[in-house]
Parts: sequence; C-alpha cells; structure tokens
Amino acid sequence: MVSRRLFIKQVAVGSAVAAAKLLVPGVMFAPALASAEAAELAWHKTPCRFCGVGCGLLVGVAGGRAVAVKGDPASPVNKGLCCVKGYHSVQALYGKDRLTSAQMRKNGKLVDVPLTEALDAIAERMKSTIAEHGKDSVAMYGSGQWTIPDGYVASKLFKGCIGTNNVEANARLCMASAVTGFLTTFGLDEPMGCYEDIDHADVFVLWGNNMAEMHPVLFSRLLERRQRNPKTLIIDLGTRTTRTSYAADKAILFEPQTDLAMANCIAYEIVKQGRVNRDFVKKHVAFKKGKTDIGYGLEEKFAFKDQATPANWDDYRAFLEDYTPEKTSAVSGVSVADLRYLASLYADPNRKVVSFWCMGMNQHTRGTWINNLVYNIHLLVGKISQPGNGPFSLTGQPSACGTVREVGTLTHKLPHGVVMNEKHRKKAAEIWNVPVENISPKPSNHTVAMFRALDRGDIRFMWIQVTNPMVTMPKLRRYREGAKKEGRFIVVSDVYPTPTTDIADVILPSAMWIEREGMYGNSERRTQHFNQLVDPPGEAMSDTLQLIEVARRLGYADKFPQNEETHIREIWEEYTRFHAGPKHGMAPYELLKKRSGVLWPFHEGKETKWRYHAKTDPAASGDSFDFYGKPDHRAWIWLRPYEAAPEIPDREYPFWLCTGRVLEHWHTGSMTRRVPVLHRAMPAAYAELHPDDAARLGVRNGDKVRIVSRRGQLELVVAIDQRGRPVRGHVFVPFFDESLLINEVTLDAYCPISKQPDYKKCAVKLERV
Ligand code: MGD
Ligand code: MGD
Ligand code: SF4
Ligand code: MOS
Repeated sequence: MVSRRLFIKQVAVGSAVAAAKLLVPGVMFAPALASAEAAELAWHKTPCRFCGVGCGLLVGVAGGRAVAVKGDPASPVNKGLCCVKGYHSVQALYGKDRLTSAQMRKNGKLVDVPLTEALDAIAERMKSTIAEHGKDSVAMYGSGQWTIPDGYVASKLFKGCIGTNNVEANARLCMASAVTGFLTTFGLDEPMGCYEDIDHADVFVLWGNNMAEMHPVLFSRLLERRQRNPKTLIIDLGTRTTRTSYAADKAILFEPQTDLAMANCIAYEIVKQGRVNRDFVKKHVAFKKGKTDIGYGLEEKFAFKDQATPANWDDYRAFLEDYTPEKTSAVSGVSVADLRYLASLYADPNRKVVSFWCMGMNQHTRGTWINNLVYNIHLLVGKISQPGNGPFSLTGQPSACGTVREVGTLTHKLPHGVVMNEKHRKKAAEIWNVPVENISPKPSNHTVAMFRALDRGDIRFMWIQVTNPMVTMPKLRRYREGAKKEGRFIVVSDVYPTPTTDIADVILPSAMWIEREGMYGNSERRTQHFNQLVDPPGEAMSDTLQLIEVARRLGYADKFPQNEETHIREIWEEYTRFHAGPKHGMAPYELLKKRSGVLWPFHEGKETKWRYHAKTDPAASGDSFDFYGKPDHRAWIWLRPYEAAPEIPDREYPFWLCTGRVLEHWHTGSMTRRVPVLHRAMPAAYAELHPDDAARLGVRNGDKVRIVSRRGQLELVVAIDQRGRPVRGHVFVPFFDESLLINEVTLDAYCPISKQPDYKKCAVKLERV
C-alpha cells in the first residue's frame, strides 16, 4: 500500500506540465501532439465519468488516445460547461499503474495470468460453491458506476439464470432511502421534475447537501438563475458550513437527525397559517401512518417490515402538534424565527420552490422518513410536478439511477418491479427466457447484510465490480476481516489496484468508460449513450463482456448469444422491453447514439419533463395531477415522527463525526488521485474542526489528532477553516484517502426501511497526538 501511495506522488510531479498546455478550446492533455495528430483530432460526445449531474462532454481523440475535453454545448444538462473533474476526466484513463492483466492468488500471492485462465477459474469456483453451499452462497456486488448493460447482464445472470437474489450495488449506501422515499410516497421511483425546474424556480432549499462541491455544474445553474433573477433565494440547511453555505443567501445549521422535526415543523406552520392548498390535498393526497420506534439495524440478522395504516386530516393535525416552532427549536437548535421563515417560503403562493437533497437525507437511520417528510411539505402546498416547483432528490453516481434503480440491481428488484410480485417474475422470466421458478420470490441480502453473510460464511463467493468496498463499507474492519477469512473467494473487477483488489483471489482488469460502449442514466431521468472511443489497455475487458464470458462458461450461452460488435445494442433492445409504455418508455438505441441524452418516460417520440400532470405526462389521466404510481392515484402524506440517532455523543465520546466528500476527488480517489492536478490540489484526508474545539484541544492547522470511536481509530492532520467549518462539538473527515480509512471508525447502523447506512453520524472522542 505504501508503494501505491508513493507512486501517486510521483505521478503528481511528473505530468504537471502536460495539464497546462491549451491547444484547443477546452482542456488539452497530450504533452506534445504532432501537428498531423492535432489536425486529425476528432471530438466525440459522452456523458462525464463522474457525478450524477451527468454533464455532456466532448472528448478529443487523436493518435488512439483521449487527449482533450470540453463541455458539450448540445447537452441540455451543462450547455458546454464542466467542473474540474469533468475537464480532467480523460486523464483518469492513463494512470501508470492501470490494471492490464488478470491476476490470481497462488500460494498467497497475486500473480499475472492469462485472462481466459482467470475467467475459467471464476466459473469453476462459482459452480463448486453452488454445488457445495447452494445458490445463495454466491453473490454479486456492483455499482451505480456500472453501465446499464453491465447491471442488466448481472441481474439476468444471477437472478434469472443462477437463481439467487444476491445482487446488490453500492447505491444501497447512497440512494436506497431516496428509492424507498419515492416508493412509499408516490409508488414509483425517481424525480417527477427535471433540471429545467432550476430555470423557473424562485427559491431553492437544500436539505443537507453540498452542491457547490458535489454537483458543481448544477449548482452553477442555480447561481445563474439568481444572477438573472435577483429575487431568487438559495437556502442551505445543514449540519456543517460548506462552500455551498458561503454561496447561499441564508445558511441554517441544525443538530444532526433533527431535520425530521424541522420538516414536520414547517408542515405545522403551513397548516397553522392556513396556507394549505386544500383543493390539491382533497383531490390528490391520502394520509398514512407507519410503524414507529423501528430500530437501527445493528443486530446481526435484523429484520423489519413497515406497514401502512390509513390516517386522516385530523390525525395529521394532531400529530403535528408535537412540532410547534418552540418545541422544534429546542431539539434542532434552529431559531423559532428561522423555522417560521422556512415555512413562509414554502407557503408563499407567489414563489416557486425546488427542494434539493442528497446524502444528508439519504445516509440517515430514518432516511426513508425524512424523504417522506419533505414530500409532505410540497404536497401540502401543491408545489410539485410543475416547472419550477418540486422536490428533487439528487443522485451521486453517473448511473445510480440508470443502472441500479432502473435495471434494478438490488436484492428485491427486477428490471421491472420486484421479485416478490408474481406478475413481475413472470414478465422477467419471459423476457429472459428462463423458467419462472428460477427467480426466487424472496429478497436475500441487502448490502450490509451481504457483507455480514460473507463474514459468517453464509456467502462464500463474491464478485465485486466498479466499487471499492474495502474503503467504503462502514465499520470497515469487520467486513474486511470477514472477506479475508478462509473459504471465501473474492473476484474484483477494477481498473487500478485498490484496498479491495488487495484482498481479491482473482482480479479482472476492466475496460473503463470510453474504452467500451455503454449507457448511463443521470439524476433527471436522462439516459446517455457513449461509444467506444479508444482501446482498452492490455487484456482489459468491459464489465459487461466479463459477465457474459463467465455466464457462457456456466452453461448459459443460449441466454447470452450477443456478438461482440453489437452486444450493447442487443442488450438495450432486450432490456427496454421491460419498460415499454408511457410510464417508463425508453428511447431507441439509434436516437441515444445521436442525441446528448434523452429523458424517460419517452413515449411516441417525446420526452416527459414533468411526471404526474396531464399537461406534461402522457401516462396521467384526467386534466390535472394524477399520482398513478399508487392504486388510489394519490400521493401519500406520512405521519413520521422525529426519532433520535442510534449513537449520540456522550461524556466518553463527546463529538459527532460526519464524513463525506471533497470537490476534487471521486469517492475513494482511485481515479482522481491519479490525475495530477486533482491530486495536488487535495493530497490527503484531514480532520476538520471548529476553531474553538481546536483551541481547547491545543491543536492548530497541521497538528495531528486521533479520532477514536467504539469501533476503531485514526490519526489525521487538523484542518481549520480551509474547505468548510463544522459547528462546535463536530468533526468532519472526507473518505477519499485509502491510506487514512475513516470507515474504520464509522458505524454500520442503517435505515430499517431502506437498509442504507448512516455515514453522517456517530460518536467519537478526539485526542491530541
Ligand atoms: P456529502 O459530502 O456526502 O455530499 O453529495 P452530498 O450529499 O452533497 O454530504 C454532505 C452533507 O451532509 C452536508 O451538507 C451536511 O450538512 C449533510 N448532513 C450531515 N448530517 C445531516 C443530517 O443529519 N441531516 C441532513 N439533512 N443533512 C446532514 C453526495 C454525492 O456526491 C454522492 S452520493 C455521490 S455518489 C457523488 N460523489 C462525489 C464525489 O465523490 N466527489 C465529488 N466531487 N462529487 C461527488 N458528487 C456526488
Ligand atoms: P469508488 O471509488 O467510486 O467507491 O463507494 P465506492 O463505489 O466503493 O469505487 C469505484 C471503483 O471502480 C474504483 O476502485 C475505480 O477504480 C473502479 N473503476 C472505475 N471505472 C471502472 C470500470 O469501468 N470498471 C470497473 N470494474 N471498475 C472501475 C462509493 C460509496 O461510498 C457511495 S456511492 C456512498 S454514497 C457512500 N458514501 C460514504 C460517505 O459519505 N462516507 C463514508 N465514510 N463512506 C461512504 N461510503 C460510500
Ligand atoms: Fe462531471 Fe459532475 Fe463535474 Fe458535470 S458536475 S463535469 S458530471 S463531475
Ligand atoms: Mo451516491 S449514488 O448517490 O452513490
């Protein structure tokens, strides 16, 4: 691991000059392009490799290499703009330690082997594991950075052919609460609106996300809206002061987890001030109660099932009595005036409001609930499904929506619907051409449960693609030790060595992003196709083809007959049969190849920008709103209370620990730390403290502190007022640095409904080193 770190440092120094050369508009990387090559430079469209904003890029290719990037002016997402990660994205292809050959562990050591040998070994091991331990002893752990065809093939192979629902993806750590939030309130996943909402809104309320760093190009659209329309307001709610807070018109800090109380308080005030849109509520809303005191998933085989019971307007009003501004102020630390102010923004009939959120609300042990509660507010005032009015749950990864949510690579999901539903199983079996009995009607393991099962030995084989769980799982030590146990077999497909490839039995080198053909789907339901633009290095092969190769070796050649030239098109055409119709129709392949992305539902040649309103959505009946995702055609307002976090600071562990990201790096840094400009800008993880806490501990910028939790500890350099500022009693640590693993310290508690862990809150103590 040390040598890997040293290597990254050398790269940073080595190609500093290359990045500075600007030959064409955009950013050019080739150190010295011969003039002949520069002349043949060809530009090709692709979505960005990194975040869920899904900017359209134009990549310049010359001499067989991707050498330049500019924003795609034809993309409605970014209209020609990019952020620093987008501009430097092609450099992530060319780190000097790219994996180019397969490796297998022999006598304890990873050695290079021919790719075919590795693929044979994977298939043999899967067969023998299934023979000895049953179908549910093999598992696939994938990613929201999977292309749509990758996820589709994985789901068909594991759920349809092998017959296990052990298919999960890292988006469980990320989007699961958004999904269960949508399903419980609307019955269908993904936002009703689209980015165009930004160009119509008057107020943006950010519910605990750092858009300036995490969705930078989208945030610049908010800033542009405010510049053109100076009355526009950006309100940042959060537990920490970030770059987003500094750019906002008002930033309101609250105690972790108390967003639940705040959302209910806003609803209380809207009701109290007589600002409810009664007509909307009467026609389009139903009220529901769920279970309370639902636990935190910390027990080994924790299980929970919610139940919706009917409620009415009077129940709801009585429920809200617990959330008067005074009571809410006492729990949240937000002033009564600020709570009333927030309510007045949503309540004002002359202002259009968009709410945005991401991990602050999803990585939350009541993540489903807080998603429900923000929907409640929009439903009470009828500000939804219209240009400039709506709740907007942002995704993080380039294809968390496109692949994980739409293809359904989660244990309970199918490409259309869920495994528990017989009709959905039948449809899948028909399209996949497998016996319906193959598809198990029972979900098996969600992500945390899957890694627990691997530790216990219930799962014996795991194939990991496009994700780096040995950095990103919470309470990491347990899951790393579990994965390394005798009798476990781990296959890792990646593009660089990582802490996850360190524990692998087989490593497959993958073709990355534009080294293969694929599609991603972004936050606003936009599907984007990209062609293969350059050759992958060495024996690197796309994740889709790796899966197909193994499927054929397992005896499923007839289910995967695609030829290499046209397989992406063939897979797309098979997959989109699941979604045909006005509710989820997908664009045809040819159109995707031409356009810079197409929104779904795509029906009779048209995109659907706003769902659930007859004016804009062909699936909606009547002449106004129609929440057709639910059998009663209504959206559900849920009575969800505030419940405390599982681990709250106490005398022994007096600080809150919050973790997250930084602008320059993508997640575990495996790609962005190999891009010199990005690595130099943010070389190592740090502990961000409030200046008063730092003074009390006697530490200054550059000194070290030890962060200790009940699970582990880590020493980090102190950073005060550099990127952001936590409130007193909080410490913030980013997780991009594989040599400083903050997940050794975090807690694996999760939302009992979504099963998404909460990386934003646990209790720690700090010691000066
Ligand atoms: P995070 O840093 O995970 O980022 O995007 P964000 O969610 O914006 O979370 C930070 C926020 O959590 C803070 O604003 C804080 O106020 C809030 N928070 C903490 N505790 C609470 C709480 O109790 N309640 C509420 N409501 N908020 C709370 C994440 C997104 O970023 C994701 S999921 C991915 S996959 C992408 N990753 C990524 C990256 O790695 N790097 C960069 N540069 N951009 C990225 N974009 C995407
Ligand atoms: P990434 O670094 O994105 O992190 O966590 P991960 O998905 O585990 O991992 C992607 C891996 O795929 C990298 O190793 C990269 O080198 C590799 N790769 C790149 N391209 C390809 C390809 O084409 N094929 C293959 N096979 N591999 C490729 C993200 C996860 O982290 C998420 S989404 C969230 S929201 C969680 N957030 C979070 C947090 O906020 N705090 C803390 N402490 N932990 C967190 N963990 C979670
Ligand atoms: Fe890429 Fe996201 Fe930056 Fe756009 S905002 S260029 S999608 S990283
Ligand atoms: Mo983070 S999808 O939104 O993985």
